[in-house]
Amino acid sequence: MPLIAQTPVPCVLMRGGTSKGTYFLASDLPADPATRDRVLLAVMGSPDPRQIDGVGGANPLTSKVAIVSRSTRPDADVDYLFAQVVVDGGVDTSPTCGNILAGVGPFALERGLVAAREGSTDVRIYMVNTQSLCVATVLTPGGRVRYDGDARISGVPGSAAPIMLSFSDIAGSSCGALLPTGRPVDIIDGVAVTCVDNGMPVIVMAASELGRSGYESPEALNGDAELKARIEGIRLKAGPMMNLGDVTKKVVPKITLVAPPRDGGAICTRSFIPRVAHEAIGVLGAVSVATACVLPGSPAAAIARLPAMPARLISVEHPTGEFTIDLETRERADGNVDIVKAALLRTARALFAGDALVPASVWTGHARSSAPALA
Ligand code: NQM
Repeated sequence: MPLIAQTPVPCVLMRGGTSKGTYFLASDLPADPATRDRVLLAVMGSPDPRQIDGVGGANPLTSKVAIVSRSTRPDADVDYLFAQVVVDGGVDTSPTCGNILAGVGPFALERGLVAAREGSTDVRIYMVNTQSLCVATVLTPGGRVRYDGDARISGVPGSAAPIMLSFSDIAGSSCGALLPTGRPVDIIDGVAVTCVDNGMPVIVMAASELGRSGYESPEALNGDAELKARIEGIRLKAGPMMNLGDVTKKVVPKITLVAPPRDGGAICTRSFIPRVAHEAIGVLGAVSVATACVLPGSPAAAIARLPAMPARLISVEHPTGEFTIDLETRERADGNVDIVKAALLRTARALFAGDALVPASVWTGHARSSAPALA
């Protein structure tokens, strides 16, 4: 029998955007990925679908992990590795997550990885999963992270301090190209789709092509077995076409059904991540969908109601509101579009700081880091 029954691992539970997850310093977790993944599964309570023996919320949006360390890159302050703990089993580090990303700046500041400036602090984050950069601007009056404020995001009650996320090099982050198949439209299983990767690999298609309105509730979509089987069939075929290989066990590409906007936005969306309907839409998923809207010839462009070019603010409607993306584009002489920059607003809040307790049968741990406690 081990002397201690459980291994304490310093951990902060945070809401990042419309998701929630556990945030760790990389130095507090096992270095070996297989042991690390076993630890993460134990922390979240997977593979039990209710995650009853862990802190996960039995939904993909609340079964997420950020692993953060000081960066050795000259262009970044911290490295952020995202891990999706699949509720009923497995850990996938192929995608990043833009919602959990929103908490990385505050976490890095609180843990002393980055020195806070007076007023606000730009935290340069290297997203390890997709090898791309984001600058997160966090309010730090008096050198302390500020969580309260007036910024509102759809899908989160109340208001909080704004965190601006700005991306400049995310096209083709996982697939190697903005349009990994080389075309703005492909026909898969008889359905016209856009396979796009502007920070997140997404297959975008008109809901009407699948005989759906695109205004269904997430509950209705989750109960629609025929639709789910059809889009999973499309996804499995699209995976290799998008340079992602066999995606049977991966959580990318995501799928977004689009329909004409109903609430003054540019496009209406219903997303699958990829086997469960999203209550809202992922951050980088929304950037990819907004990008599909400005690609001539794509099914999304045929439906979208865009502001005049250069289309800057693109409002993506989703089941619990809307998500505005500031998309900077440049029109080429041949009519195609280059993506220059994407920026967006999120909020985040540290909810709980302490130790995650991991059964010693999973990991017996190593020396505790000297991370400062959260105030
Ligand atoms: O697309 C859900 C979320 C996400 C990911 C998912 C995300 C993103 O809402 O960047 O934020 O697509 O699994 O957290």
